[in-house]
Amino acid sequence: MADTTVERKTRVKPKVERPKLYKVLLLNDDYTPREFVVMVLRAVFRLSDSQAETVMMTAHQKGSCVVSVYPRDVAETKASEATDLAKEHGYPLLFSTEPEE
Ligand code: TYC
Repeated sequence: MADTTVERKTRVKPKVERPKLYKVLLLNDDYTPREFVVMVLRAVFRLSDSQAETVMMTAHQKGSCVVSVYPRDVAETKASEATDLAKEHGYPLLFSTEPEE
C-alpha cells in the first residue's frame, strides 16, 4: 500500500478550557457559636485549626470571608453540606458560592 501523508493547511488550536472556579463564602451572623463555625470549617472544608480560626474571625469582624475555591459542583456541594449541618444543630450559619473573576 502506498504511503500517503495528508498535511493540514491550517493549525488546529486545541480548545481546552480551564473549568471556572467558585468561591465558597462564610457569612457572619449573631447566633452561631464561634467554636461551632470552626468545627464546620475543619470538618467540611478540611481547614486546619488555625486556618479555621482565622477564617471564622475574619467573617465575624468583616461580615464575610472566602473559605476556599473549587470547581462549581464541589463548591456548591460543600456550601450546602456546611449550611445543612448548621441547620441540623439549630444554627442560622450560611455559606454561599460565587464565581471567581
Ligand atoms: N458572630 C458569631 C458570634 O459572635 C460567630 C460567627 C463567626 C458566626 C463567623 C458566623 O461566619 C460566622 N457568636
